[in-house]
Amino acid sequence: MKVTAVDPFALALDLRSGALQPYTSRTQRHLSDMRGAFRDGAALEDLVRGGDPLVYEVLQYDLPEETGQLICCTTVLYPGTVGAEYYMTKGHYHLVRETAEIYLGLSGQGYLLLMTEDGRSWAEPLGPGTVAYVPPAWAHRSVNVGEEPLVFFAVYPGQAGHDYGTIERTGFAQRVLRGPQGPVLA
Ligand code: PAN
Ligand code: ZN
Repeated sequence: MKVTAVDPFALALDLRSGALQPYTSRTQRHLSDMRGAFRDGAALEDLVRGGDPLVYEVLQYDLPEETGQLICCTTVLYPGTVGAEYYMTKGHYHLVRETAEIYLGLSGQGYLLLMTEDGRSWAEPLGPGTVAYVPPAWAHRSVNVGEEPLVFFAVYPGQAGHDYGTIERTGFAQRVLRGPQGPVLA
């Protein structure tokens, strides 16, 4: 197998804020990047007009996107709702379905929602110290149900790739809504 030579390295991860030093890319998703994801499209447009808040950001140390490498990143998902629906990530399948991922929760409280193309769905609570396994072929999306940022660290195979289009077409099997007694899975 041919794999790009990379020197060993170590990064500094702040276990509370998720700050990764150094990082080489920072992806920010505002509500206007997430049209179609939330149930209440009118509430989303109101929030976009009101300043288009930042929903989440991903700090990553980029490596060659090839078999043999492992890529790590941290996600900071801010607290908030669109209508009754908690802020969440876009969610994706890996382009190469035969690739898994590990999430390590650092701070905040939320859920990791998962589903397969043949109709299974799953919800795992995600909080400080949670190590969640995303098996091959499971789409995954995280949801912040708390009052502070939901922060987690993730590691995935270099060749995985991200397929957002399928989720944009099908949506996710479950939604997490704010209910009178706290979060409700719908
Ligand atoms: C995560 C996600 C990150 C942002 O690093 O990419 O939480 O979510 P979206 O990619 O769905 O916008 C991961 O699962 N990487 O594979
Ligand atoms: Zn992933």
